[in-house]
Amino acid sequence: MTRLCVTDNAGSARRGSLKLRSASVDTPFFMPVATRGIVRYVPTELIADLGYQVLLSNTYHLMLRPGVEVIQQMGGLNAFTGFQGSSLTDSGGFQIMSLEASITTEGARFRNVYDGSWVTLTPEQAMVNQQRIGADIAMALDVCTQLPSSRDQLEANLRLTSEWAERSRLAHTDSTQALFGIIQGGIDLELRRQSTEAITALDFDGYAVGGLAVGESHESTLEAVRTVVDGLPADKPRYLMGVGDPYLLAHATALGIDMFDCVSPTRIARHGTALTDQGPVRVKGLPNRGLDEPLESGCGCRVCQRVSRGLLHHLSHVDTESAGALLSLHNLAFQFRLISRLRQAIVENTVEEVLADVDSVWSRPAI
Ligand code: PRF
Ligand code: ZN
Repeated sequence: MTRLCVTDNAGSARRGSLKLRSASVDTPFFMPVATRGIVRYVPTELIADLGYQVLLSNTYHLMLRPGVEVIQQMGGLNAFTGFQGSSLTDSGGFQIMSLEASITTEGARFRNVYDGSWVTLTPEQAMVNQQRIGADIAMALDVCTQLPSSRDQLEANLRLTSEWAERSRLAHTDSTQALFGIIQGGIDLELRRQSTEAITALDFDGYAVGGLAVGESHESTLEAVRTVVDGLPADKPRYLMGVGDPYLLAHATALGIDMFDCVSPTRIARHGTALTDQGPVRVKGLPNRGLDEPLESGCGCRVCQRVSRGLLHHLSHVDTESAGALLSLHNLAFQFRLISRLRQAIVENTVEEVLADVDSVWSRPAI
């Protein structure tokens, strides 16, 4: 069903297309995050207009509200969100970390963020739920570990991640839905190698690198990615989870990653920061000169076409939600432009040039 077709290579980087249940999508790609079914502040039709082909949502949040039955009754996730494209659901493994769930061999026990009641999520339930939600790509249930953590903690979580990957694989019965395994191990390269071996032995439709961008340095992130990619099959898609920082996106693409997602372009937008070719710009602090200009003159997005820096600056003081909505759209346009530029660079064998440009602006994190 799922099939990756690589059309161009440049060093370790690859350009191609990934065939999913009902569409083929261009790789490498970035997925905007619609945790609860919508990208915050951005009408879904605009996501497709920007050129995005895959949208990410979250199983943990959707199973609590509106519930998997509701989504299933509505004809599945794509009908529910109205997104004209493909979809991926994350399993809830990240929430095990972020919501400090208690973990047993059986599964994870969380607090329901809406009413405080206890909910459990086992690998089997994560599969049933994701099949009923009906995204085109589902993710195995993993345990993401906050960094820094002790080696004992990383090893214990890695053992569970391997067991849960196997249980996820067995419980996943919908052959039209792709299932990806998730590799963990923090920034310990030996654990990364072990996890890569254990997860690839289960023969998933694709492989995700989880457990990164959780507090470690950029160099450590990229070293872990390099170690994992070394052990992955060339003919399956590779997904670096939760990474959208321009520096990491560009360098991980150069290492051979095909897919990314991150809330950061829209999250920092809601906090008043624009991503631009000159680096991050705090809209509140825009200088008085040039207020009649667009945010970025080279950006073709709707915001840069129609809205002045002066209006953005004004809104950032008097109507932060409206400023956040406009900046979210621009930041997603920026992110699409960056990944498109990388795709083109792979075809033209000029990835090093893009990396040099990105390094000159984005060596430090955007926030
Ligand atoms: N696991 C899952 N989702 C994730 C991550 C992970 O490790 C990350 C790590 N940055 C982001 N999203 N299931
Ligand atoms: Zn723009």
